[in-house]
Amino acid sequence: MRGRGFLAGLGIVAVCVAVQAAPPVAGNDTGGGKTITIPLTLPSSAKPLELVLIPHGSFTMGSPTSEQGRYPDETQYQVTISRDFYIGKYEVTNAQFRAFRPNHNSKEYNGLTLNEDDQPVVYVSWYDVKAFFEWLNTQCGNAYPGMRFRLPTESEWEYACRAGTETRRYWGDDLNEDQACGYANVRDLTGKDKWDWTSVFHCNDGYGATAPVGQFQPNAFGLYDMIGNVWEWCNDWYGPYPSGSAIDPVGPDFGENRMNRGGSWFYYPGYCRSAHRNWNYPTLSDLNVGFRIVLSSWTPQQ
Ligand SMILES: [Ca+2]
Ligand SMILES: [Ca+2]
Repeated sequence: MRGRGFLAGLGIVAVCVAVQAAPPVAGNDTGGGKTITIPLTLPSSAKPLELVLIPHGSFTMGSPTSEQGRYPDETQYQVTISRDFYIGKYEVTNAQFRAFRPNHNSKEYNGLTLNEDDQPVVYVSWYDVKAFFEWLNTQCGNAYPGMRFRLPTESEWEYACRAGTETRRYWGDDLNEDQACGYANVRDLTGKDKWDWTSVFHCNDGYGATAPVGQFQPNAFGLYDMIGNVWEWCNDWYGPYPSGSAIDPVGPDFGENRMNRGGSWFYYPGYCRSAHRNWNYPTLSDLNVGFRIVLSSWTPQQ
């Protein structure tokens, strides 16, 4: 039964079914690639909630003025991510979100379901996501002393997406926009054939709407679907980047819109770039916006 563990027969609901060793203290030099699985109770066939350890480091955030398709708000600056953190290997799936809200429905698009267990959850506002994290910290936080589950900051998201690359996408510049289909579920010829979409990637990824997570090649950190499939909510309010450099930037103190990153199966190729910035009212609940989990030793102000 979804959402109930082995203690259910005793009348106790256990969402996290096992205690496991705490991850290493963030900020030490553990290197990347270590994965942990959050012991969430899920349907047996559903993908587990796995996180990948991302090592701290520095990178250039934003895009060079020469980048094809860039927007002016992608001003480059130097960012240091000072502490290691864990981030979801995949976008959060419908099954994982339904451990929190059993009746959540990600609906459909033109007759194609968006609601299968391993498809990324959509129709979740930033506030829905915040409520999910409050629940997850209550249910599973004790297994990870000193750490909290939360959304990535925008800088953590781009650092994780780039995985050391400086190109438009983590698979390269892809200037002709015909290479994406091995790496991401994007707006592609599948949608052009079905619905006469214009402005598509010139390749066929096989999915007209969301794909089950993890169907394409990962980036160098072992993260899947950072670009494409669904946009991913970040914690930050939208605003201009600072100039110069910053350590663990968290975005403006106030704002109207929260960040979305990575483009989606529905949006134009130019939006599927590591540096592209999109934003929405935090109340937006939409067919192509989902999210990814971070587990970290610090929490930005919300
Ligand atoms: Ca597609
Ligand atoms: Ca994505």
